[in-house]
Formats: sequence, C-alpha cells, structure tokens
Amino acid sequence: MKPVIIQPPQVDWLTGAFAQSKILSKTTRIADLAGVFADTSAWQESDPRQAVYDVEMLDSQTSEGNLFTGVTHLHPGRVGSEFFMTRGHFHSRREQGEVYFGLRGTGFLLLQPESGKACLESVSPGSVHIIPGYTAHRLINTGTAILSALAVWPTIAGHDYAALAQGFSLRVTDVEGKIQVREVQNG
Ligand code: PAN
Ligand code: ZN
Repeated sequence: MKPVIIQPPQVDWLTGAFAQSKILSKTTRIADLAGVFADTSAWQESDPRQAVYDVEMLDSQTSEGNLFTGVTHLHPGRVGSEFFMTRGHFHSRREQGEVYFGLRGTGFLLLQPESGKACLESVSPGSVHIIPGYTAHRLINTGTAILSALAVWPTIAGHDYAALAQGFSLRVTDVEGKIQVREVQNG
C-alpha cells in the first residue's frame, strides 16, 4: 500500500504567519479591554478601534488530549504609560499548562501563580516559555515592533478571565524611555 504523505500546516518562524490551512482569527481592540489598563482616563481617550492584538489559530478539534496551536501578534503601543498587553487569563482547567515560543519582537511574559509571587520572563525570538498549571499568563510588548509568540495548549484548558478581574500584581510602564516594573495591590 502506498504510504499517505500529508502536507501539514506551515508557520513562518520570522513572522508567525500561518499558511496552507484553515485559520481562525480574532482581533482584540482597545474597546474590548475595559478595566485592563491601570490608567482609566488614558484608556477612555485612546482610539477604541485601535487593534491591540490579533490571535490566529489552527482549526483544531476540541477533545481530551488534543492541542490548540495559535500565534498572538501583539502590537506596540501604550495606554498612558503602560505598554500594550494581552488581557491575560488562568486556564479554566487550572492544572493545564501551555508553552509559548517567542518569534519576533521583544517584551515579557507575565506569570502569576495562584499562590506565590508573579514574575516576568523576557520574550524574544527563540525564547521558550513553559507555563505550568495554576499560573495566569499575559504577554506585554515593551518594544517598538510587533511581538509575535506561538502558543500550544490543551483544547480542554479553557480560559478564565473573570478570576483576574482585580488584575495582575505587576504593571510594566514606560517612564521616560525606560521600562519600569511596578508591584501593585489588586492590579
Ligand atoms: C493564548 C492567548 C492569547 C490572547 O493563545 O489566548 O495570547 O490572550 P488572552 O486570551 O489573554 O486575551 C493562550 O494563552 N491560550 O491559552
Ligand atoms: Zn493560555
């Protein structure tokens, strides 16, 4: 019997662009991120239609044991002095982890365990980030170009955004051209 050779999806490692497969896309704009940035008046004054990040995902089937593969393209920018970032989440199934791979741009992956101290990992092309279970995660773009990161996570993990309504405990801002990390209470 002739072996079947399948052409798998392709990703461009320099840009994170997928090719040759069915892609699901979602853009998150300033208007979608109420309560996410510390400076509420700066958020209100920002263009609500401005795209903050785009997520492109392979169309995988959700079932126990299956994995999602997606790329987040986080635009450069700030709300007030705070750098653009993803909303961030715990997985609904708290024990489920995830892996992020930095593709382009520079920034941080903010990791906040359910119990314990939050920390930042530097994201850059080639960086590998093992996100353990029970750990909320958020990307922050501290550069002037798009930050793109590839992620692989269990389809059953789910996203719990509500648990972080009070915010993460670290804020990353631009203070006169310098990156400043501040510890805060309740976001
Ligand atoms: C990522 C994130 C993506 C967007 O694919 O979902 O970066 O961030 P938010 O979901 O916090 O808006 C992931 O971590 N999936 O589990
Ligand atoms: Zn996740």
